Amino acid sequence: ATRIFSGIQPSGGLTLGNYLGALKRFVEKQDEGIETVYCLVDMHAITVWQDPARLRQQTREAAAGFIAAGIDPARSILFNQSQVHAHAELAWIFNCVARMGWMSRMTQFKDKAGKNSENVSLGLFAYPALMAADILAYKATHVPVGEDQKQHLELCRDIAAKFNNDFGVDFFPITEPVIEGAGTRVMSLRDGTKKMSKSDPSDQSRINLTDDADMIAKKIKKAKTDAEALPGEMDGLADRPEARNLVNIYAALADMTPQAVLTQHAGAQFGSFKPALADLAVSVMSPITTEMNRLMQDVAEIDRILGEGAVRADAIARPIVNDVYDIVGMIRSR
Ligand code: AQP
Repeated sequence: ATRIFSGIQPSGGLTLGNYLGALKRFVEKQDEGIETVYCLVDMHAITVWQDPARLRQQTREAAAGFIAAGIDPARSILFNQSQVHAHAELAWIFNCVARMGWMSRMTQFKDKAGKNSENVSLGLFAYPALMAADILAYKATHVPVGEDQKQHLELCRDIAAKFNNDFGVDFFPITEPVIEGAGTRVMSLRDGTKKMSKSDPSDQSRINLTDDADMIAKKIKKAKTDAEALPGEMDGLADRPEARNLVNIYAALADMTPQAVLTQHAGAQFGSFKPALADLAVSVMSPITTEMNRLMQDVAEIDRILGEGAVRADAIARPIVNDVYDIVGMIRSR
C-alpha cells in the first residue's frame, strides 16, 4: 500500500519555497486520500545551533502553518520528530549501514559545512542517515520533496537496499521520491541561481509564511529581474534565472504550467507582471498567514495535536523498529 512520509525542519519560519515545494503538495496527497505522515523534524534542526526557546516557537509555528495550509490532523499524522523515539533508534542502525564515502558526497553537507567542515556538528554529517530513518521507520513508499532533497532520497534508497542485502531480508521498501510541479525549486528573490532558504541571511531573498500582504508585495516588487519583457516560450527563459523563477512561482501558486503563464503574459514587462504576481501571492498566502496567527493563540492545543500525532506515529514505527532489532540480532527481553 502507498504510504507517504515527509518532513520540514523547524529551523526558522517556513518560506514560500517550503510551501510550494513541500507543504502545498503534502495537502494535495492528503486530499487524494493517501495515508500521510508529516513530521516537524526538530532533531534535524539542531544539527546547526538553535536557540531552545526559538526552536519551540518555530516548531509550534510550523505546526500551525501546516494546519492553516490544509493539513487535517484527523486525516494526516502530524507530529514532531523527537516525540517518536523510533527515529533516533533507527538512525543509529543506519549510521552503521551507511558508508563514510556515501555521506561525504552529499552536496547539502558540503554547502552547509563550507570550508570549515572541522567545526560543524557530527549530526550535520549524519543528517541523511536520520532522514532515511524518518522515512523507513514507517516503511514509506513515497516522499514528496523539493528538488534539493533528491540526493538525500537516493541515499535513503541505498541504505534500504544495503540493509536488505546485508541481512538477507526483503524488509525495507525502496522509497520513491515525488518531485513534481513548478514549485519544486523556488529560487531566492535576490539571486535566481540560489534556492530560497529559511537560513539565507537576507530576509528580502524569501517570502515567509509570517509576512503580511504589504511585505509580500514589497518583496516581489523589489525582486531582482532583468529589463526584458516576458517571452512566449520557455526557451526564452533559458538564460534568465530570475525571470524564470518568478514565472515558476506564478505557475505553482496558480496551479498552471509555466508555459501557460507565458502564453497568458507574453510580451508583458515586469512593471506589470510583478504586481500581478504580488496580487496572486497575497491572495494565496494571506488566508494561510491569518489562520496560522489565529492558531498560534492556543499553543496548548497545538501541543496536544502534536502529542496525539506522535502516539499514532509511534504505533506504526515501534513494531517496525522492533523487527529491525530482531533482524540485526539484538536481544529484546523486556
Ligand atoms: N526553495 C525551495 N523550493 C522548493 N522546495 C523547497 N524546500 C525547501 N526549500 C525549497 C523543500 O521544503 C522541504 C523542507 O525543507 P527543510 O526545511 O527540511 O530543509 P531545507 O531544504 O534545508 O530548507 P531550507 O528552507 O533551505 O532550510 P535551511 O535554510 O534551514 O536549510 C523539503 O522537501 C525541501 O525540498
